[in-house]
Amino acid sequence: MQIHAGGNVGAALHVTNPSSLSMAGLQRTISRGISALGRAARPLAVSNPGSLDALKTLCETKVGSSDYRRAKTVERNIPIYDLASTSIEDLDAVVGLQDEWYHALNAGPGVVVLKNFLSDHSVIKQANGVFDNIIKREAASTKGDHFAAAGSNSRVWNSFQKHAEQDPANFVHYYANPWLDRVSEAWLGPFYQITAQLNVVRPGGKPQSAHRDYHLGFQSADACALFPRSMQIASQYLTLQGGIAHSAVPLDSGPTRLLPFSQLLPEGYLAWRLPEFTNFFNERWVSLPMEIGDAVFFNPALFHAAGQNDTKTIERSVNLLQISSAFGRPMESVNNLKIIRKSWEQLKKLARDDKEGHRTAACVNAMAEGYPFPSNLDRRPPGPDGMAPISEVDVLWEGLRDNWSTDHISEKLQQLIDDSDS
Ligand SMILES: O=C(O)CCC(=O)C(=O)O
Ligand SMILES: [Fe+2]
Repeated sequence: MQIHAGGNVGAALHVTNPSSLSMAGLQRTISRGISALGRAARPLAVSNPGSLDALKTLCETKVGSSDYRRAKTVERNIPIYDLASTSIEDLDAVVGLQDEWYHALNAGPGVVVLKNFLSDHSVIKQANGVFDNIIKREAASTKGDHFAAAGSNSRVWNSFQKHAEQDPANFVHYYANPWLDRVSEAWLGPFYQITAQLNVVRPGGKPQSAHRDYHLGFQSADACALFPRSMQIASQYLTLQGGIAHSAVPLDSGPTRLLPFSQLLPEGYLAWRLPEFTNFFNERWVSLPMEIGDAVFFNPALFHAAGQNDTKTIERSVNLLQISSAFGRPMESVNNLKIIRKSWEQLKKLARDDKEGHRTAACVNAMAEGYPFPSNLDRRPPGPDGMAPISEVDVLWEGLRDNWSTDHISEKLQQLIDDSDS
């Protein structure tokens, strides 16, 4: 297997252990970084004729059986670990696992399967009862889903909070899982926020289309193209994507379809939307069966999709975990609503005088949130194309166009804040 830039660096950088990253190695890493980012053009082209070939070459990479020596086995290019064989108390072994997972997610195939991730099946069984109740309660309202047609599956948005509210004892048992802490730490470091969504694909349920996940996976192609190359790369480091099997997930029930090594395509957040990439994904995806309590974790930039359920009886149930880095938040909390309420009349005056609109745009972007996440996906569902709901910035532009009063803009923003709340 080819080791890519950064790939031979361990999950943790040991400040007190210079041998873990020699000066020469550090210089090489820095100069690789400069040539990868510094001299290249800031934007990434939406359609680059060489991209599909680059993806094909990446996907030729083979994971050797000895590349991940703590893995029980490697199947279809995916290292499979059996957590039942390691004690969480065995620090050396746990750190060894974390280093291998980091490498696999970062520079390797982009995915690992962790068997016996949640070994107490009674906890999962109880959680399934909780989720069934939530699904029944929510069945009356038609829900949106991203990357799949509504109706082919049951989606519980924010299954994390709903789980705690419905059955706190089971929630505590479910999330008191040190392996979840360790795998999150391997990718994101010690601070993170868990979110979760249950995805049940019913018998006959169709597959999702190939995609990459949050953050840039939730932007339209045009919006995505506005983010510079560095952010196209950074997006994958801001979340860890996982799925815990809540039912048996044999191959014909539609386990997650995965394209190992596809996370390494720098322009992949733009490319997955193009038909030739979808076709390539459809020819080359792999999936692995899972048993109850097994988990799959993958780099959110990996091309993937929920599978098709060809069984007659299995309700394929996977609790999707999306674990977010603590980074990407400002240092101080700012109350935009207070700022906008105070300065709305001034902004309207500026907008009237500012014929070109550049100064107004700059001020709008300074005082309002342009990013509509975190959100409440029950009240503000994404469409099947995975697109984002409206943001505060959108509301401000509407208010300027229609000359809203201070009270009116405040009400509209308060509504958006309330609808986004969980
Ligand atoms: O349910 C699955 O197997 C994966 C679902 C997924 O990728 C998604 O909803 O973004
Ligand atoms: Fe996904």
